[in-house]
Amino acid sequence: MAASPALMKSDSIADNMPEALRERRYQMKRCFARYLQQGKRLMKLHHLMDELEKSIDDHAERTQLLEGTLGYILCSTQEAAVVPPHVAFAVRPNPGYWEYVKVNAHHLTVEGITATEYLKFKETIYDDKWATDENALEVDFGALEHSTPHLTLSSSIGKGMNFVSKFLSSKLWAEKEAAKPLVEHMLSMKHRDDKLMINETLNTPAKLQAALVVADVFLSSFSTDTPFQNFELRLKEWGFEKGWGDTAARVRETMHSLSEVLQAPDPVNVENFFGRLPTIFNIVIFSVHGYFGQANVLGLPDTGGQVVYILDQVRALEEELLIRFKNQGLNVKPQILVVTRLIPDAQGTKCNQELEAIEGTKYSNILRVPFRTENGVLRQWVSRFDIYPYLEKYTQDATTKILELMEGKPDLIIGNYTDGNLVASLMANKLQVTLATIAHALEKTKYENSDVNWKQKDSKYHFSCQFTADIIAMNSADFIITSTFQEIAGSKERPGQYESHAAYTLPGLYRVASGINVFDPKFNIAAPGADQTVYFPSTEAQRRFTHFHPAIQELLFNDKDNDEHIGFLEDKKKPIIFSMARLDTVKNITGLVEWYGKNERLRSLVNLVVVAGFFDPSKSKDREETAEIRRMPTLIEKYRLKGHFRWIAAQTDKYRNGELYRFIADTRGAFVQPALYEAFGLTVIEAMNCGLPTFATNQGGPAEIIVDGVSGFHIDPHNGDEASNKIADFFQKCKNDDEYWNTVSAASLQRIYECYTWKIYANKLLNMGNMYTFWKMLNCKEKLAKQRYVQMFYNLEYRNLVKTVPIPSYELPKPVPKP
Ligand code: UDP
Ligand code: LCN
Repeated sequence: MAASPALMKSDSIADNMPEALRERRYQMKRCFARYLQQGKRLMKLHHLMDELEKSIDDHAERTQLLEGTLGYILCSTQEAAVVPPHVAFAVRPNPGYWEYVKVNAHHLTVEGITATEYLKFKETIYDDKWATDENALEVDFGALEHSTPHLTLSSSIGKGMNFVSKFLSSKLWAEKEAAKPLVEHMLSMKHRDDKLMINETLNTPAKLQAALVVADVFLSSFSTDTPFQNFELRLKEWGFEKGWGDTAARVRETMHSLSEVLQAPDPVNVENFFGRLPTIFNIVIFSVHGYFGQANVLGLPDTGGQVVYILDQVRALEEELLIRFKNQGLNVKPQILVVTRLIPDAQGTKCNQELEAIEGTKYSNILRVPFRTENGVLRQWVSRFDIYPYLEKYTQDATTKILELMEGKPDLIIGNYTDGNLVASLMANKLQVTLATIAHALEKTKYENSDVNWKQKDSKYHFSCQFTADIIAMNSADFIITSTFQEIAGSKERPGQYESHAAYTLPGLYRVASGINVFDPKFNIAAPGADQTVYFPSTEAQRRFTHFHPAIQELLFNDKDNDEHIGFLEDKKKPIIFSMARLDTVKNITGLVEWYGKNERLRSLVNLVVVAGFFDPSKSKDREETAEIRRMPTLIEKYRLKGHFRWIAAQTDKYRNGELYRFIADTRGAFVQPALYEAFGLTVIEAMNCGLPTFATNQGGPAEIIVDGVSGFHIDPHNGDEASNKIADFFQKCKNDDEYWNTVSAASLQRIYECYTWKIYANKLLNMGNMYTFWKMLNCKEKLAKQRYVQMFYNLEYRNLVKTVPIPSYELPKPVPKP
């Protein structure tokens, strides 16, 4: 990436580009002529660079150009739309910042244009008629954002809570009236019929402040561990209800914290105080598409990390809620319901069971609600891409069931993935409950140009429904939880998943002038962890699940092919490089097999074992999986992998998998995650928790999880030779230095314990729930306006799109035979 010596930070691309083009007029005219050569088209950065290279032969001249302003602009360009005689550039100088310029390729004149103008220009490549239709549908969620403040720095993206605390504390400092909504918020707090925190006696900031002083003096006479019940009545007389703490010491702490918020607010005590408020008791988590279960589901189509994440999330949330209730002095029980689809044809799983208690919890359950159509209950699994026709009815059925089971409304609704987020937003809008959404992976960025080419892929993937549902959910959410910064705003080179929804177009359908703003304080990063009772270091010998060892020994080293494994390892003493994933194209497991096959040096150092999918393509219902299954035997043949490589079918027992990672660590091996793109990558976290040195893709979340060369290694999935050599170098180094493997292993563990645990996650998430419940109330006018806009968009656009998704025909009732 070229540095930007010539571009002043305050200057725009449109200001700088004309002069830069003038300086290189001759070369640039040649280069732009090449850009125009193939007529209308969309060019990506590598296309632009290829043409530049071809138009400037001299290496020194080219380097000089690339080091200047033009180089900076070109290197920051994400794409360019060519419609002769113009080329329009979408330039992204920094994460979240975009600028659009249109250059006349003949005269090299430059015009700064808006996002909408850029989109219209780009549309002419795909649908000229629609692009010039003055009344083409344009969606602009940004137009409704006038009062909510936004972040300004790229580096602050994803730190929404931090920003909200700062904003609230400065507001409380500056405005006398600012404490009023906080008092109102506290007055509204209750659990079922019990009032919490304060009652009407303390209905103004002044009264509350004065009462806090009196209460503090009063409480100072009690020993610190005096239970709340001993002074409850007196506090109630003054206007204080339950929720402040379980002992005199904790009640005083919470009261001090509030006094500081009212008198000398700063972001830290604002965040601390909100963290102590008893706001959330009952949580609904939607993960609609199946299979969602606790056993035998992983490896089934569409069922991967999302299920693991949610089950661990529930356990962590329940544990954290119980700690909080105890500290708040409340004798209440949390309720967490994971709501998913009931699938009558459950394929040997429990997905046909309505209610299932979640293991490792006391009060959390899975609730399954079937998909209904006018023909009755849909019996079979449907792909996540085909799920849209059922969701509206599903929301209604699920809401009725949830209200019945919870005996009231939940305090927080969390959606997962497109379908769960849409359902969650419909329910939250209806019941006016705080809404959080989690994407895990947004499909739009996974497929290049899936927006402009939506028509080509729609019959297969129904992206028109998916992208519409995604934008609805994002704009309905009170807060959005992401696993990494990358998910929101990408990296210097690559836009984030959410960022790619800022401005885009589906030619012929609608143009999104402003979809989501990554500087919105609703974005928060809370990275998941891995279950540390299952994934722990191989060195913790006492904890090891040794009863699995004979089975794992068989799984890895038995020489005969069977239903569970193909291929064998001749030299059983070699370290093993290991990978485990669904057999999706994007996971690139076949890519890893090919890298290994090609790299003689790596093959001589290590064996390769992968756990992925199934062996019989006819048994897979998944479009992509089938192609990958077919590719594997051809690679084994082509690279003569017999004796070096083992392909194991999907494994569903997480305890055994935990031991499998440790078994690989015992061989002084490594984990490799070669995905073309990975949103987060739970297997990376699992492997690192087991102390296994990990090589993971630099495309997406793992690039953030691992500090390259310290707590593991980044590999470029698009450069297999480089990746396989990097792995080989590591093993060569381990051969020469006995301690090197241990050093990397220890650093991976350190990284996990500092940043990636469920305890950290649950604490953050509940704090967000508390904070954004208040934030929503504070910004209620804007929220209402957005809700109305969303509702209209849902009704007029989404509902129509859904009609294009077929409902499986074999679900229709059989014709009645004629008498
Ligand atoms: N997994 C599994 N068996 C398999 C493949 C994967 O148990 O055969 C588990 C894996 O341990 C991890 C999850 O499925 O917990 C995959 O999550 P990840 O985030 O790596 O990828 P996703 O499938 O969500 O895209
Ligand atoms: C989906 C993915 O694709 C993974 O990258 C994540 O780790 C998983 O969900 C859990 O969030």
